[in-house]
Amino acid sequence: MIALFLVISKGFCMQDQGYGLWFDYRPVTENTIGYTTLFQQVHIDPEISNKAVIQNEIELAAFGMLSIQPEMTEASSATLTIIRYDRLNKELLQAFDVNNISLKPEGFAILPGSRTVLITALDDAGLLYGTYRFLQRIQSGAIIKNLKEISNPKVKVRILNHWDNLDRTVERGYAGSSIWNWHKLPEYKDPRYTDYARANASIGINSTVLTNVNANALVLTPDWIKKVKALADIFRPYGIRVYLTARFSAPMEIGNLQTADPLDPAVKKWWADKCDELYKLIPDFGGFLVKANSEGQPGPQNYGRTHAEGANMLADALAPHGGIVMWRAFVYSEHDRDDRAKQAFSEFVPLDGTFRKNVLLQVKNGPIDFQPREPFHPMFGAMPKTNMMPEFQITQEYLGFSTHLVFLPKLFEETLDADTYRQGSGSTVSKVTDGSMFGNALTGMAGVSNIGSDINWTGHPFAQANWYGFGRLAWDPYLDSATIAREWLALTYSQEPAFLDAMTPALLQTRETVVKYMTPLGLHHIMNAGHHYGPGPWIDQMSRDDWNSVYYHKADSTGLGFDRSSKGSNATSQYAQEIASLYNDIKTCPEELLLWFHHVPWNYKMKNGETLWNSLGITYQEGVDEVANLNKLWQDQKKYVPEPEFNEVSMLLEIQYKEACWWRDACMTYFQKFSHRPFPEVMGTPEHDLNYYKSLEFPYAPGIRPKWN
Ligand code: GCV
Repeated sequence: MIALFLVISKGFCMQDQGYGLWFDYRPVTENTIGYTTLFQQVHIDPEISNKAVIQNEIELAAFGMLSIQPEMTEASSATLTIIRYDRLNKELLQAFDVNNISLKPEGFAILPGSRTVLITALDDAGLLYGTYRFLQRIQSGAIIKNLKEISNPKVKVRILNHWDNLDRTVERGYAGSSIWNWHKLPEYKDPRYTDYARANASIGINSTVLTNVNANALVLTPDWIKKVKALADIFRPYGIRVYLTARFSAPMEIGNLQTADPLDPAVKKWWADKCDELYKLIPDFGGFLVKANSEGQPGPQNYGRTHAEGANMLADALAPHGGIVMWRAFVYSEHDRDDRAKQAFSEFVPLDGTFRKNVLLQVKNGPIDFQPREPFHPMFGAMPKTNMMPEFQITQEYLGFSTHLVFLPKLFEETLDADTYRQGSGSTVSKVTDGSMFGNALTGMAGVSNIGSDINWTGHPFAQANWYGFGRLAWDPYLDSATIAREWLALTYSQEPAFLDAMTPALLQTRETVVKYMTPLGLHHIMNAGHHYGPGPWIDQMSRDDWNSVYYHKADSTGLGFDRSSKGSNATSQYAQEIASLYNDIKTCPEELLLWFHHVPWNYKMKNGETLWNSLGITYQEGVDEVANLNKLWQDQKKYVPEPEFNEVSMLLEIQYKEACWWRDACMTYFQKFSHRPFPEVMGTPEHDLNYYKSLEFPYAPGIRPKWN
């Protein structure tokens, strides 16, 4: 009977199915100096608000990693001391070298002594971050004397954006339903909320927007605010502030006003009163995220007002409470005939200097919409008098949902490292992000969450790495993706060098692989319509031009690609001169962005000596081959990974391979209609004809947009 129970419980072990994320505290081998010694006596500052949280984490970790129960002591000279900087006593000051450390809010110092460690910080949040970092270093096998680390966050608002609807569907969510069980809140507090907060705090995320940018005003009504408060109370000890999306027309929908005009005194008062109400219940409420006048959402332009007038009205209502507005720059209009890639820049750049100090303009990493590859958004660096934050998409709307293994920090890094040249060479997007380029005090980085109710949180076990990597880059946008990949692999699966040496480069390649088999050489937005699942380069019947694939690839008998050079839409002119001239000239434009910026003849000679047409097929094939190779490599990692997760990833890689072939075949078959050339030999002949690929329908593909208000 007992044996049977063990078998069954093993079968359902949530840890082995990825619930524990990167901090499930697997057993570690006692190293030479002795972790056990370190955990013998632990002193946690009794004056801090999050003592219980830190103690719980230490106890969980000590038990999980070393099977010991640490003794908690009042004496500050313990083997592990976690104490606020202003409360360091003489003995600690003498025992540890704290003089030359420079700490900032939320930052921490981990200082090893001989067989002891001190973790200190200016504030309670910093102590928690320092504790997590210390435990992570031990989990990945660090030697105690090498534990020294002083780290300050470079970005202030490190925030997840949940596109979660109040009915628990998740727009572009591929990991089950929303983890917010609104129906049972505020009374029922799912333990998952605490684990969610722990996970975020463990990587330095300090903010979360609970609701979809396609917003529902209902969340701002009194009963719903109580539900939000329940979550905020759970997250507070973990240093996480809660934000909501604000539907611009809320004063009309739930406030009985006749208008939502931001300059109308009654509207201003309504929002000011709403903020008073929110802060009464949630004193550390973060503020609002707003999608306005975009894809059918209401906004200030409905009343002839500018985006700045709309944002500032909300900013003024929040300012007395210390709240902020994140105003999204993702706008493009069905009435504007100009290239969609240009519209946000044209709309917002003239407004530079007119936004309040507590407004952050939230700009997607590229000018279209989270494609597998885009050039960086030209707005970065172009608004010196405005706070600006990048928005990345962690959920894989355009990168294979939660089926494909894609390590996104590589993509995030590409944008962050991009040089805007706005203040001369070296003016990277990271410098806009951390505020160092223009001296902004308010900085942020947003990631559209990939979290859902699936046991492993993110659908694909490796999609956890994208949540992890986003958090690490939001803390430090200068971190390199290789470091992040290795860290995550070591924390999540194994610190064995053979595993890490094999899997780190493999992870780093995955983003390029997906670009190759979906949108090579600068192609973009050629996925199927609506749900965005699978290839759909033939899409041409959507109600708006700029929702059609043909708008983006412009295939014709002469060639392929969108001419955004000065001879075309002139989108290149929105970049600084150095970048504009690079992209503008077909000869200097990087091949990875060629079809983004140029309409290229089918017989154009590429750098590899092949024609464009042949290169296209060769690149698609490379993508397919790289998935096959990844699967082969994965099969060698069995001994490092819990069996259920190993099997799950193996099965998902099979699907990824199948879908990579589908992308190659559907796209090449379609483009052949225009090129009239034979398929390059290396890719073989697609299994089906174009009508077959066009006939495929997926009415139940996940993550589809629900009906908006
Ligand atoms: C939340 C794309 C997505 C939409 C999303 C929108 C946005 O268009 O397909 O689902 O809406 O971006 O970022 O607002």
